[in-house]
Amino acid sequence: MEPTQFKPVDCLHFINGQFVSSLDGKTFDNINPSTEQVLGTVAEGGAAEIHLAVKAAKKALKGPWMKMGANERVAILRKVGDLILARQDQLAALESMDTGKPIWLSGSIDIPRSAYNFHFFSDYIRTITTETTQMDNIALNYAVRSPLGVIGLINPWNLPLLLLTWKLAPALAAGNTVVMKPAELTPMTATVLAEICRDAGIPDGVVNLVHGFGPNSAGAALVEHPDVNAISFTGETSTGKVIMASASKTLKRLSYELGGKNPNIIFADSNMDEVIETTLKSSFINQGEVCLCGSRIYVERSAYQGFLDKFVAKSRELVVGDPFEPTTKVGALISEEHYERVMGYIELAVEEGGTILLGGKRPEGLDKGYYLEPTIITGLNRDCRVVQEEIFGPVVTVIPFDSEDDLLDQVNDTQYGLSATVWTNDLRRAHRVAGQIEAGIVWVNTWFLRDLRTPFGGVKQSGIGREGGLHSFEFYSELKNICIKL
Ligand code: NAD
Ligand code: 6OD
Repeated sequence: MEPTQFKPVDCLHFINGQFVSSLDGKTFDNINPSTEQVLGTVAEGGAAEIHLAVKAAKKALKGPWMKMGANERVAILRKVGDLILARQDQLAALESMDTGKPIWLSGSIDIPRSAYNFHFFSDYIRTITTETTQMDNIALNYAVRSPLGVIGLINPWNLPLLLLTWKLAPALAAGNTVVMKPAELTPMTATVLAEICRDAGIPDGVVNLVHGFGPNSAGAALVEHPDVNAISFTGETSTGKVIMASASKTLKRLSYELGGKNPNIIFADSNMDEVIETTLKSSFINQGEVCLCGSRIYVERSAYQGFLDKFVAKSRELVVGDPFEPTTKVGALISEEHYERVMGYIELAVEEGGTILLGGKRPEGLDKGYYLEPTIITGLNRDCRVVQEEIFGPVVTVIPFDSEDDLLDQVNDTQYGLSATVWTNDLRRAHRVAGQIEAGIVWVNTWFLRDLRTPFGGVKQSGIGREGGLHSFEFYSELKNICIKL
């Protein structure tokens, strides 16, 4: 069931202030993962469209966006946020059609947060200062900040508008021009965002959008383009490696938010009701397709069985199904290919000696759409691929631990290092364990609680650099030091 008042949109590129088809007219179908039906068509861009978009963005670096005073830029960016809110219901519907995520989730988190990304970064412009350094009576140094230039924004499909605006808002606030390449599986809200940017008064050429695929296509062409100064990329670790190799040819600045296999650590002294309530979310919200999901659950042995009994019982109650039904808690996975990949990991778990305590299969009565029951696996150890590799679906492993040393040894034994959650009421232990986990973000007694000023990003193969507040501005701008001899 789709809300009839909002129709899917066909997706064109947005280049130099105009919606345009591909030069050769090529398109591909946009599939609704919850029905397997075609939502519409998407213009399929490649090197030619990327070239036009980059040319427009480069020209716009000399245009009104650069000359505009801060007050005017703040007002326009605020207006983008306002217009996202004004079209919140439509955007939420499009996001749920594209991704298969429940409409309450798009409506209550993805879209409001997308508006807030613009409101937050427009306010942030006024807080930016630079340093001055005096060298005795010999010289005065001061730093000036300028935009980097043309930025390529490459995004994944799991939180399409939230993550695109998380990059676009600071890139624009810092005065850059951009070319956005959204995920090929979720093109609709990016298309509406381009319209919103135009309606808010962002000058032609400042925001450009090219749809298309990654390898040997639009994504690769954006990374290779010599006039693109930086790439801000969120996606798989393996894609990040390919992009880095290609970006090295033009020595681009890179911001990387990559994959995760995040531990959710539960000590026996924690408040189990709170643990269960939040763990249901950190395991299965957005079908487990959130980079921060706590897919490796570690429970202190004395609390292990009690936790499992409650967790399995509560997970069984989660309604899987139509994203547009208000009672649905878990929607459809993003695509057939991804569904097969996740199912492959469930088969692998059995081969590796695991026990599927819950789920592992398509829910009865849902024959169309990429639906999978919340899946809980036990009996695996740290060396298993299912414990080591990112699955990106509603699938968690639960493993008992005996001591802090044993725990930390297991938790840090991974190539990833995005986030972690620690549940305990022991203050000293919370600090001690949080300090030793190899991750960019550690939550204590909560999950995915965000203040946009704080550094966001991963260590090891989960990312390079930080986003958020000043960290985003650091990435999207260049500092020049001016030294005056006194
Ligand atoms: P993906 O890497 O397959 O694709 C991401 C984007 O990169 C898409 O737009 C794609 O077209 C493009 N792309 C692919 N190959 C490319 C190439 N060779 N050159 C240029 N562009 C290319 O990732 P996905 O499957 O869309 O997203 C899921 C992944 O994203 C998961 O690993 C998840 O953990 C990660 N993710 C990380 C964060 C974070 O903040 N760390 C947030 C969300 C998602
Ligand atoms: O909250 C954020 O700013 C953010 N970048 C979340 C990423 C979630 C990953 O799927």
